[in-house]
Amino acid sequence: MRCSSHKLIIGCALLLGFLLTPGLCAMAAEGTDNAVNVTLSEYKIEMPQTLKAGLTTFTVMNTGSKKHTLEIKGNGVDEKLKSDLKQGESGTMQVQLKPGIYKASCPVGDHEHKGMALEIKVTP
Ligand SMILES: [Cu+2]
Repeated sequence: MRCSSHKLIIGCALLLGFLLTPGLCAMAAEGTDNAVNVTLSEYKIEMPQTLKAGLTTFTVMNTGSKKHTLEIKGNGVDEKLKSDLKQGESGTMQVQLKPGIYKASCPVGDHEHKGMALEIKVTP
């Protein structure tokens, strides 16, 4: 009796392991959707400077009083928000990021030279 219940516990543990493993693998796989929040203002871009590779959705918010936008360039990528953001507006864009170095900047006027440029590192 004692022996068979022991086997049952091991059986349950194995079953649980099988059920959990595919879920964990899916989470670790490349190509999963990443979400990054970006805040633009005079004259800075606030966002994480290290990102994970994969399809990434940037949600960009302009908390400043001037017009701003976000451009991601480098490593074969050249993406920009469809339209510039006025004060209080937000927008999204999707970029397929591969490991490497990118530049995030605001191409409005001379904002980049006023400080709206960041080097972004994408890790595998
Ligand atoms: Cu700007």
